[in-house]
Amino acid sequence: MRIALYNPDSRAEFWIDGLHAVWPDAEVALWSPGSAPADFAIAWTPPQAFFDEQPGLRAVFNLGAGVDALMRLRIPPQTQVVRLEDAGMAVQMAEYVCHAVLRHFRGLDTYEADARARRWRYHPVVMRSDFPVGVMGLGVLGSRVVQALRGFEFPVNAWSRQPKMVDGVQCFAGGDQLDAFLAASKVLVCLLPLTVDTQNILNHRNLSRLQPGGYVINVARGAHLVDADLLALLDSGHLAGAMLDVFRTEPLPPEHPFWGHAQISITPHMSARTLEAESLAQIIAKLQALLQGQPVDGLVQRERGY
Ligand code: NDP
Ligand code: OXD
Repeated sequence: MRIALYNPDSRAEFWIDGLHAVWPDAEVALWSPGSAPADFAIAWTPPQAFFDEQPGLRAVFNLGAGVDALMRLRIPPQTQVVRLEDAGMAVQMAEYVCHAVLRHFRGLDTYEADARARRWRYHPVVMRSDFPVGVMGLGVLGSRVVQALRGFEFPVNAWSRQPKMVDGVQCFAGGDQLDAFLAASKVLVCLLPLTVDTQNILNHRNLSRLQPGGYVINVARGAHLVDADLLALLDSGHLAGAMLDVFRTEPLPPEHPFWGHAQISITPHMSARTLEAESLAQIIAKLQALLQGQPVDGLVQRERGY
């Protein structure tokens, strides 16, 4: 069995040693143009040549939860695409989103500014009932985030493609219920996969439907958000702020208007980092299942794009 690796950000020897510990006879090697074709691949954002040169690839394991970068490529028709599910990312995402929601809800940025000015004063208390949080995407990460927000007793709405029922959460589904979901929410958390149906979904039309004083948390992909529409709605006062972890161009270019904007907090795509040990263990388990002809979790449905 040959396994090709394409993961420029990670330590190759960690993956090679980890895979050899389970399959000592496997040939595991970093892919570069002209490498011998492999049976399986573990990759994050490979170039098109990676697939063009490996037409017999049986499966590719995406080193992340979102497969949008892979879905933009021509992948051989028989190649199964398998993504990471949770692998330590869900709790990180819950931490990040709860932090963003709580920071805004409790006015902590204002209190920090007061502290810098050595000013001791109180700001009005906001009621939880006036602070409904809407989570777009009720998958592996969205479900964990919803559960964590419920722990803080926020009213929580969720929106998915297929109808769902979650205790204590008002669930909406499909395009028909998008407006009702938005109208019921003040804070909007985007945890959708990036697909043809979801790109630009955080646009002027949809963000205008949030309750006045809305707040946007985008932790999914930069191309969900129409940057100019967010800026316009912040200027108009309809939105109070945003916390953004993902951007159309990453790294965010130095001249981008989001940098330094008083109402926008920025982090460098770190809300849920890929953890090597968890990811290796999950990929080994999934490859074992594949080799034994058993069902594999996290198989991407290529026709729907996630
Ligand atoms: P899942 O595939 O488990 O969940 C996706 C959810 O989105 C599902 O609930 C799905 O609905 C819903 N959805 C998909 N398309 C639509 C649509 N057209 N309309 C309404 N709902 C839709 O993904 P994960 O939770 O694992 O990950 C979500 C995304 O988070 C990833 O794709 C990635 O882009 C991003 N991410 C970001 C990270 C970061 O560090 N910033 C780290 C990891 C992931 P249904 O349940 O009905 O299928
Ligand atoms: C992912 C990511 O999709 O890190 O896993 O963005």
